[in-house]
Amino acid sequence: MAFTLPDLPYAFDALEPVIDAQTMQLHHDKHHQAYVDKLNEGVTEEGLEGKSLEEILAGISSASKKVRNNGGGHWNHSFFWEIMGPSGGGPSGRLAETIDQAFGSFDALKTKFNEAGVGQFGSGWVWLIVNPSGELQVTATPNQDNPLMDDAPVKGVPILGNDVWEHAYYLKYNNRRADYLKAWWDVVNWEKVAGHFAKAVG
Ligand code: MN3
Repeated sequence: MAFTLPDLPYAFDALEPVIDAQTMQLHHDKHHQAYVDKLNEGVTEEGLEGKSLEEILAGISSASKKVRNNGGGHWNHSFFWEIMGPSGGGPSGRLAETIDQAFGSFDALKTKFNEAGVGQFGSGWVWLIVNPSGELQVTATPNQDNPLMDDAPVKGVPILGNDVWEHAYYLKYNNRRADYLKAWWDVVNWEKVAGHFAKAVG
């Protein structure tokens, strides 16, 4: 019942030139694997066996830092690999309409999301979520926190998210987080994002 590292749904070099193969390999095989291993240790130490990852995150305020950081790390990265792909493109249909209603335009969403990513001090994530009122909202979280955690200041269901830890971009972009955030939109898998959106709004 231990948590396991999911396979990447594409090759390490599939997101080139936006994300280089070496970054993908280290990020998936080393960083994500470490979160999985440490999460499994924490789950055993704290008697959380049998709970789903979502259940653990929904009660994270009463778990240790170890389970918080590594449980968040496992969930965030599993989600992140899935919502990327070599296809590119943009949102369509109901999701595109809802983005226009919420932000004015897709470009305006990108600007807001990128600003939140640049503005996240230190390590963290930037998200597009469906909030409890059923509206799209951009939010950022520190470390490996996410909006599914019961003590998140802004809660909701992520439909899109980007990793702004330096390990996600430093080899290619060095300290230029803003450039990484701008380029990253070319590797979003909008079919997956639309699927998360449809599920979140019901
Ligand atoms: Mn990462």
